Amino acid sequence: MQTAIPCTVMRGGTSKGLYFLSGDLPSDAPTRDAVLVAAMGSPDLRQIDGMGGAHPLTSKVAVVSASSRPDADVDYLFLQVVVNAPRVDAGQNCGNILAGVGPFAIEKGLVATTGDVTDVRIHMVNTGAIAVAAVQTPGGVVAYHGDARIDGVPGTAAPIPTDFLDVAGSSCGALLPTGHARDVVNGVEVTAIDNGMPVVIMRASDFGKTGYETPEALESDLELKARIEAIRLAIGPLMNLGDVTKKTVPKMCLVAPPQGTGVICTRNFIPHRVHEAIGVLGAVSVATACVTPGSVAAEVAGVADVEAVKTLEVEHPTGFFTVAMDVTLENGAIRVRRSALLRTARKLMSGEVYVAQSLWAGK
Ligand code: NQM
Repeated sequence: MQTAIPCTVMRGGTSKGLYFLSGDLPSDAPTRDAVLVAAMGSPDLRQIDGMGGAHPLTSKVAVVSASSRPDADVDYLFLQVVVNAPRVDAGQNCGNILAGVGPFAIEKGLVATTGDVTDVRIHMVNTGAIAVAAVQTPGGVVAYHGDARIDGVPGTAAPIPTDFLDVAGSSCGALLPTGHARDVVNGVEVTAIDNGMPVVIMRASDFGKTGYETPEALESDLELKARIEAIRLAIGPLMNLGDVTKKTVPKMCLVAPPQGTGVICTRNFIPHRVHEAIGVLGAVSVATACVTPGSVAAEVAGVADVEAVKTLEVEHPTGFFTVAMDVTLENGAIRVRRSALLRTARKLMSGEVYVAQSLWAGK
């Protein structure tokens, strides 16, 4: 016997995941996680017995409900279902899956439309920060088709410009959680930063790499992966993340001078696979590092007047990511007033996902 659970499959930015109303899932976290592991088909590298796409970017879940906070419309809990282990990680946020939350919330009746564009204020439960997503709603209906193009997704779709209000230090407690713009770990200069996503930035050249390698080439270099993982495990506790052995943060980002019109080129370990593009909040954190005096990224990017910056293009393996920034320098330290970017999302399927009744008998 199987339990049927209402579920929507959406592409959110350059990721794909299962979107649930919180009330449709078990209320206790261990049962919920067991259900999600089964729904995705983990642990299995192919996730053949579930909905997962056999990659961290397609093994993601959004749990959405009316907001518990007066300053938000909805609560969004992001859950990463690990592909090759029976584990669900709530320790990170996801700005790509976030892109589908506004449309989902409107379609599920959690948010009323307010005209051609409806602003959805989203409380990102994992970090406690707020994002505001502007969803196209002509005639009171979510529009998915449009002219917006984002690198890493074929074709075009309706734009969902998204503003992040207060994401600095939202996971680590401070924008520069180690207290420095630059640290040395295992002999490598790094910048640890959290402007919405904990990221450790390192020069690709310090690992004998150009920084322009394909994700596959980097993933198959086991010596490189071991060096990067050793740095990650060492710096995790210094970033106030505790023991990160089983966590999906911090992300580890190799940087190099831009190849095109961007300010910096990136290859992002998330943390064991290499991203085909770069995560949303990951890109926001890298862009912020580019305007942070003394950071490894600032040295590579060479931005002359950081307070004059309006947008920064972060290059990645499949194009670039434009981040809008508004920062000021206060006694030489950076203060982020606003970060924003453009995403798109598309509803792909709406129906029920099935798990064994022995896991959960349903509501
Ligand atoms: O950084 C992948 C993604 C992400 C996360 C990851 C993300 C973000 O592309 O906000 O979007 O870094 O695990 O979905």
